[in-house]
Amino acid sequence: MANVIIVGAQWGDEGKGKVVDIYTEYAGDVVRFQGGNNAGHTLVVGKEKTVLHLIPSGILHEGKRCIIANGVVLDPKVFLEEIDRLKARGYLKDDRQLVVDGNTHIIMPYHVAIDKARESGAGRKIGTTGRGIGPTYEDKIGRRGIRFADLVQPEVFARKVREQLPEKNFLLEKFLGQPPLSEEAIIAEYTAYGERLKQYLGSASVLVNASVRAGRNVLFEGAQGSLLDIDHGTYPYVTSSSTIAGGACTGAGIGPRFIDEVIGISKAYVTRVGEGPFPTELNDEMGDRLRRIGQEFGATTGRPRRTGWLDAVALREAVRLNGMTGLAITKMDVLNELETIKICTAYSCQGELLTDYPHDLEVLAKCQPVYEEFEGWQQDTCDLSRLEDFPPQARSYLKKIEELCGCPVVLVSVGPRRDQTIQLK
Ligand code: 2SA
Ligand code: GDP
Ligand code: MG
Repeated sequence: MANVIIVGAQWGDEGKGKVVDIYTEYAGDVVRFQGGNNAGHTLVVGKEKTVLHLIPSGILHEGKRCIIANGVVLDPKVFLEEIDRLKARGYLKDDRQLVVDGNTHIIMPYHVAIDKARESGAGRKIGTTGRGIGPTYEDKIGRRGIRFADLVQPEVFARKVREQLPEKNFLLEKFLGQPPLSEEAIIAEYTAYGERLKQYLGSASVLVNASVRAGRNVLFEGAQGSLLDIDHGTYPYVTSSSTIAGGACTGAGIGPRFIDEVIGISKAYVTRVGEGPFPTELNDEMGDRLRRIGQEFGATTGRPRRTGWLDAVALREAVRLNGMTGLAITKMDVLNELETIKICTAYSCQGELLTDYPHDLEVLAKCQPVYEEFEGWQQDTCDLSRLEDFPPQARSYLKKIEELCGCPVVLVSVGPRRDQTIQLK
């Protein structure tokens, strides 16, 4: 194991938190490089469940440095709550374990208000998490953002809030029918957050590159999933950041030549939360069954996740976009009791067979999945620790995924706990 990027290979919630927690053993630093507290990464250690939204999933390992890099958007209030919760449970004993890059953009209350108002208005809904992610990235790209280095300098911060707020309040009041926000209340509240958070200020790029030079392995933890990527996903039904492996380089300030492996995480089936196309979605009893067995509810919002059969067309897309060197297949156990299992191998679109994922949503809407059917294994796999002990049907299913995607399976997960993991490489 060297420097590894871990990304979601689907529409998020593939089990990245669990896999990052496991791979942290081999790493010195764990880095979040995009997204914000829209993410919900679940880790289960023994009987204890931890859901992390902002802090990298390496934090449960003492002595591992966790870096929130420049590509992330950070809500300081949520961040402080997460720190307090971890400390109350005996983690994060040494504050030097946690670093936030000065260029990380701050999610301000007006970003959250704008996000929520747009989602509840009459216009098109994306099904966002309502955490202010999109509006914060808009300001970043529009060169109007407030960054972590600003937050920890009270005068700079107050000046930037005073510059920004009139335009935001105009938008909130005149277009979105929302009450305006108070400049002085924001400055007072956020200056206090800045005071508590300034101890975490550091440079992700400097630290990560120093670690790489020193041979201290770095693990990059993606959030959301490849098909939610702002450039390559099912636009506009995407999140506002670069969720694919390339995003780790810009999002943490490291050159691509230092990346050794890219591991994509995929469930043995598919889920999606929020609006947008989902060709293999099951709006029937089988879909309900997958949701119930897989406990498919949002780790941040609690929303029920949409469910469907594994889509090899979409997965091939993710393998290519990320230059994946390995696939981790999670939630194999969720399929344990099924009589038959299907994989979508291609799409049929107005008499044509498509094997590549179409980017035009109009075309995608006309696609019907072409399925290959497999006999289920109908056997418990939750306690298996060697692939050789898997039922032959389960092994064939994994083999088929490798064949269809042209990428080796390097890890199989059969339950939420650390010990329910089979590492193949
Ligand atoms: P946003 O809030 O602007 O990023 O929403 C835009 C789209 O991105 C999707 N998105 C997610 N999809 C899956 N999981 C996410 N995290 C939570 C979880 C979701 C939850 O771990 O379960 O709790 O609802 C996540 N975050 C963003 C979102 O659904 C929109 O489709
Ligand atoms: P992430 O956002 O990719 O980290 O994934 P989430 O935490 O949002 O959702 C994954 C859910 O599946 C969590 O509740 C995990 O505890 C759980 N999980 C992870 N791997 C497995 C597995 O192999 N089997 C089962 N049954 N649950 C798993
Ligand atoms: Mg999640």
